[in-house]
Amino acid sequence: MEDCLFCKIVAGKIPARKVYEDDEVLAFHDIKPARPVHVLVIPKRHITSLASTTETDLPVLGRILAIANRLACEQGSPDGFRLIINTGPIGHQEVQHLHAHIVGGPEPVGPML
Ligand code: DGP
Repeated sequence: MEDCLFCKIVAGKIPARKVYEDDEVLAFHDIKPARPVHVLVIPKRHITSLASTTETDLPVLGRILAIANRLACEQGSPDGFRLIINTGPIGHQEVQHLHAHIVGGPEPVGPML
């Protein structure tokens, strides 16, 4: 998608502090971290939101979950974390490319982002 912010990050047109990358998934630090650990995990392929996924997206969704668990530990939140997928206008989704927020750190995180 030409005018999608996260597609531009995938394409290297906008810089990001990447922490993980494979054929299907990219993870990078959130530009406005809410907690000491705040990483976004996205599918490289443009998917607008969780609401637009179908069963064919299950492999990449599973990959996002598995990578999130690994990255939370690696990035400094080994004792637990929140995984948040804001979805649609009711869910305050600002960037229209599916992304999971890994939020954590040394202190317990609050109930909301
Ligand atoms: P959401 O409300 O779930 O759509 O959150 C979008 C997140 O994306 C928000 O926490 C800030 C982050 N973000 C927005 N623009 C950029 C950017 O250009 N680079 C990075 N690394 N993160 C961004």
